[in-house]
Amino acid sequence: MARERTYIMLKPDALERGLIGEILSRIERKGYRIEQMKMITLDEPILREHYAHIVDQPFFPDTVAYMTRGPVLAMVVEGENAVRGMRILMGATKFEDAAAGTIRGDFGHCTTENLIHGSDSVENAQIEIKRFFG
Ligand code: DGI
Repeated sequence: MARERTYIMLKPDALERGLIGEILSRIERKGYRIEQMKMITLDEPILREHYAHIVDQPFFPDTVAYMTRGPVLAMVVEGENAVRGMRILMGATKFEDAAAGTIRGDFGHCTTENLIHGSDSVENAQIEIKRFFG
């Protein structure tokens, strides 16, 4: 077990749908601590950096339109094995594969608009925290 920090971001649909409280409460009830939090609006250059692994995918333009249409809630979440634990709390990328009881499984109805981002490794968590919090 190791205490870790991960980068979590509630995406525009989570804010538009009034799900901030619901999602933050799941994170806190699990025992994780929200260390830093801010509302920001993203632009295409930062998304090209953050989503470098999907820029060539056919769905990327939809991802940019979605992620820039309103603010996101960026945060640093801390806890025991928080990187993997938050990925489990979030659920699978594709909403139809996300298990009931997970955030995407309970609230997701679209793969492009899938409510929440969480770092997929400790190494990426450090890079993403630096990218969004400096
Ligand atoms: O780490 P994840 O967000 O779970 O997934 P990822 O890093 O593979 O992809 C980043 C985002 O790109 C994902 O949250 C939603 C979008 N995406 C990934 N695969 C697909 C997709 N969007 C669509 N429409 N179709 C896909 O197959």
